[in-house]
This record gives sequence, C-alpha cells and structure tokens, in this order.
Amino acid sequence: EKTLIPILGDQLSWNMSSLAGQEKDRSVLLMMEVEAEATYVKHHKAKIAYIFSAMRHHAETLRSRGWTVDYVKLDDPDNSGSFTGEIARACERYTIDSIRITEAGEWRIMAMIENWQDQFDIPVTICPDDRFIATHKEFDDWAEGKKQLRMEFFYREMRRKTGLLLDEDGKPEGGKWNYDAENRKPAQSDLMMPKPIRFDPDEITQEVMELVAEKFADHPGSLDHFHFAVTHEEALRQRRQFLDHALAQFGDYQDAMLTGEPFLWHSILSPYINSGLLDPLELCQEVADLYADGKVPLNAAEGFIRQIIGWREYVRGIYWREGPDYAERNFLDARRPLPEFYYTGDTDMLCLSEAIGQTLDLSYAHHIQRLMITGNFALIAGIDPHAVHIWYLEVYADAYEWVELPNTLGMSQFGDGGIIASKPYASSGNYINKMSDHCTSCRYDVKQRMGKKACPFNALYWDFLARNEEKLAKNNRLAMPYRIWNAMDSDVQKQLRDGAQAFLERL
Ligand code: FAD
Ligand code: DLZ
Ligand code: SF4
Repeated sequence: EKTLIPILGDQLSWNMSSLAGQEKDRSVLLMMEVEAEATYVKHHKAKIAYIFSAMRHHAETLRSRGWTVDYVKLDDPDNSGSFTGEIARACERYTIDSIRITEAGEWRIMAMIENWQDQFDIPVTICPDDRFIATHKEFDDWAEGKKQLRMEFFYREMRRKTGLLLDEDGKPEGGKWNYDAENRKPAQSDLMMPKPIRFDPDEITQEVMELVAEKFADHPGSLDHFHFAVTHEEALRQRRQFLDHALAQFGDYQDAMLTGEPFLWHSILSPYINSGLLDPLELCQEVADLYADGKVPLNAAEGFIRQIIGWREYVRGIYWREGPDYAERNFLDARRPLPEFYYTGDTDMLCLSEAIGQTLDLSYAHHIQRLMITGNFALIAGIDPHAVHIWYLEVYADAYEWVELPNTLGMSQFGDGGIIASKPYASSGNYINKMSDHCTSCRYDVKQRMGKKACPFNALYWDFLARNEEKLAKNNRLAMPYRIWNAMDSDVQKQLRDGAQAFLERL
C-alpha cells in the first residue's frame, strides 16, 4: 500500500509540502508530461521544452535522493494525455491507499484534483503551497472589507511578516517603505552591461527539444535561442550572476528599454521561481543581506524585494480571491481580435517588433515591455482582453495562470475595472520615447500626432480616452488627460479619432 504523490510541472521544489513527512519507501512520486497541459493553450515551444527538461532533471535528482519516481514521458505509447488519465493509470500500476498533492496553481487544475477522491474512491489530501509567503487566508483577511486593495499596503504586511529590510525597531530601512520614485532612469547601451548566463542544452534538453519540435510544430516561438537553466544548480548559477552583476543597478534601470538588449539589468529568474527551482524567500533574504553588507543600494534591494514579496504575492491573492470568472471580465468591452503581428513580430512599429521579436525568440520580455509596449498597445487599440491573456499565457516561459492573468487582464488591460490598477496603464508614444531608444530608429515620428509619419500610439491614446470617456472620466487619476482632451479643438479631436480609426481598420 503506497501513497501516490503527483508532482506537477511547477512543483519542482525540494521542499514541496506534498513530500513533507512522507516515507520514501511508502511513496510513489508521479510526474507526467501530458498533451492536455501542453495544448490547452499553444505554449511557446521553448516554454514547453523548459518545463519538460526541468521536470526530467528534477525527477533524476529526486531519484538520487532516494524517492521512487514514476515518470511518464509525452511520447510514452500508453500516455493518456491528461493528469486525470495518468492518475487512473497509476492506480492500476500500484496498490494505492491515498493520494497526496500540493494545491495546484490554477482553478482549472484544482477542479480536476477535487474530483479525484470521488472518481477513484481514494482519500485525497491537498496540501497548501507553502512556497508562497502569504496563505490564502492571510490575503483574504487583509482584503476583507477594504474598498481598494492597494499592493503597497499589502506589501508592507509582507515586509513585516518576513522582516525583510526592517531595522531593529521594525521600521523600514532608510525610513521609507518604497523607493520606486528613484527607479525610473532611462539607460544607455553600455559594453559593460551584465548578461544572463546562456545555458547550452544538454542531452536531456536536446531530446526534449526534438520532441517539442516534432509534436508542437504549430506552436509559436523558436527553439533556436534556448537559453534557460533546467536544473537547480544552473538556476542557482543564474541567481548568483544576477546578484553579483546586475542587482546593484536593477532599481535605476528597472523601467528602461534598449533596442537589441532583451535583458538589461533584470534577473531572468521568474521561470525558475515559478516552477520551483528557486525559492523566492531565500532569494529575497540574500538580496537583503547584500544590502546590509553595503554591496547594493537600497533602491535596488527594496525594488527587487517588492516585486517578489509585494507584487508576486499580491497578484496571487487577487487571482484566488476573484474566482474562476476573472478571466472573462471585460470592463471596457474591448472586442478587437489580437493583431497577427503578435505572432510574427512583423510590424513597422519598432518598439513592438523589438518586444514581440525577442518574445518569440526567447520566451522572455521584461516587465516594462510587457506592460508599456505590448500591453499598452493592446489596451489603447481595444483588443479583447481575453485574447491578450491567452497570448501572454502562451508566449512567456514564466506564465502560469495565477500570475499571468491578474497581470494581463487586471493590471495591463484594466479588464477588471480597477481592482489591481488604480488607472489604466495607457500611454502615448511619449512615455516610450522617454524610457527607450526605440523611437530614434523607428520609421514613425513620435512627436507627430497626425499624418502618415505620426507614431500610431499617439492617436490611439486619445482615441482610447475618448472611446471610454463614460467609464473612465470619473477616475481622478485621469482628470488631467481628460482636461487636455476636452480643451482640444474639435477639429483636432476629429482628426485624431479619424486617424486612430483608419489605423485600426488596417490592423
Ligand atoms: P525582474 O524584473 O528581475 O523581477 C524580479 C522578480 O520579481 C521576477 O522574477 C518575478 O518573480 C517578480 N515580479 C516582478 N514583477 C512581477 C509582477 N507584476 N507579478 C508577479 N511577479 C513579479 N510574471 C510572471 O512571473 N509570470 C507571468 O506570466 C507574467 N505575466 C505578465 C504579464 C503582463 C502583462 C505584465 C505587465 C507582467 C507580467 N509578469 C509576469 C510580471 C513581470 O513582467 C515578470 O515577472 C518579469 O518580467 C520576469 O522577468 P525577470 O525575472 O527578469 O524579472
Ligand atoms: C505549462 C505546463 C506544460 C506545458 N506541461 C505540463 C506537463 O506536461 N505536465 C505538468 O505536470 N505540468 C505542465 N505544465 C504546468 C501545468 O499546466 C500547470 O500550469 C501547473 O501545474 C499549474 O498548477
Ligand atoms: Fe514605438 Fe512610436 Fe516610438 Fe515607433 S515612434 S518606436 S511606434 S513609440
């Protein structure tokens, strides 16, 4: 009689709650590469290759630590293609008296797991995922009764809970909780710029890449630039690389963008944190230690820690609190289909071709590209937020629904009507010009609002405000742009709206 312990593709941590206290000779760990998970949306080829390779490596190390791991490969001839089908088959291979699993990261899979007990007539224990800092209850208790769920205040709770960057009196280091105002510098290309480690595919990764190329040929993205770490050791090497060479300037250049530079001073750690190869709290502790030792400035350490114990925990809380219908929300009633160029990068708007091109090559783009280039464009062009959500879920190696959906549909597309963002992240070309060097080499002129050479973001931005005036004009944070819009000559207004319309029709 054994306990069956399924380990999902984003549960590749040593300290999974499903394994805690379990006896190795009474447990069978089940890992499954299944068609349903690879195709419920068309994940980027490099994302699937990353997940499968990391799973295969993790299975090897679990075995070397004495666990029995039953690993079902995608091309196993008996593979049923789904988690539930594979649990059913495992129950035939072994005498199972119970199933134990750490809660999954999305509603879709939780619904499957919750059926298993009745379906297989075996007790199923679902353990909380304690790799997160806040429990579901802690988030819900914090959110209860609040009119607005501001990340900033939740973040302070997480600082208190972890003690990160607090002095002996429990006060924030440096006297302020948040140093974001210092983190908005544009960058310049620099030969000394740090580079993430590019990990060469080993034999296991190569085998997986062949499998993916064959089975998922119609999925977006390329395998030719595969760069991800696939083991705990490699992920730790990238962590070291970031901490030693990029973190110190992470704060300053957090929002900067440069043509031909996909990574800048970012950590490129999200795929590893989200699938379990790296522990988020341990990483933040190390950042706090580097600050304490005088190795990195406070705006960098605080900015980085805020992304993880603040934003990352906060969006997870929102995801589970809002429920499975969150994905269907469409506050602005945006209906346009996603432009084809999101899957090819083929557009003459340089900021977009850069962000999308690197996404298709690398399965990576940094935050401000996701928010202010691809996200902003979709928002002001009125693209259906659900289609935008599917795209982000497909193309990024770090994308799991619990983190991707609130970021995309909530923060970036304002589809939730302002639960996450206090105003839509809509902007004209001006912001992109300030934070990047793209506009200097673009065929459009960022300073022009009308005419053939005008940057399309400009007319679209005003059209977005005009189109949504009824829903957005009440928002205090948009008072200024609406004042500017309403002070414009009606001729100018008309030309901007006609220009936007003509552009959208050509999309
Ligand atoms: P860094 O800039 O080095 O940041 C450090 C870490 O902070 C990241 O590794 C990540 O773990 C965390 N982090 C930063 N911002 C966020 C955030 N807003 N939400 C959650 N964690 C954050 N992040 C994902 O992990 N998965 C997603 O699917 C995802 N989708 C996004 C979609 C949109 C539209 C937007 C605007 C953002 C999205 N993000 C997502 C957040 C962020 O863009 C990525 O976490 C980040 O770009 C990953 O690169 P990095 O590791 O180099 O990050
Ligand atoms: C994203 C993904 C993919 C592409 N493939 C698998 C898989 O074959 N097996 C697996 O266990 N997990 C996979 N995943 C991750 C899951 O779809 C899912 O996102 C997480 O388990 C979230 O709970
Ligand atoms: Fe993007 Fe407009 Fe700048 Fe071109 S000019 S890079 S389209 S913001």
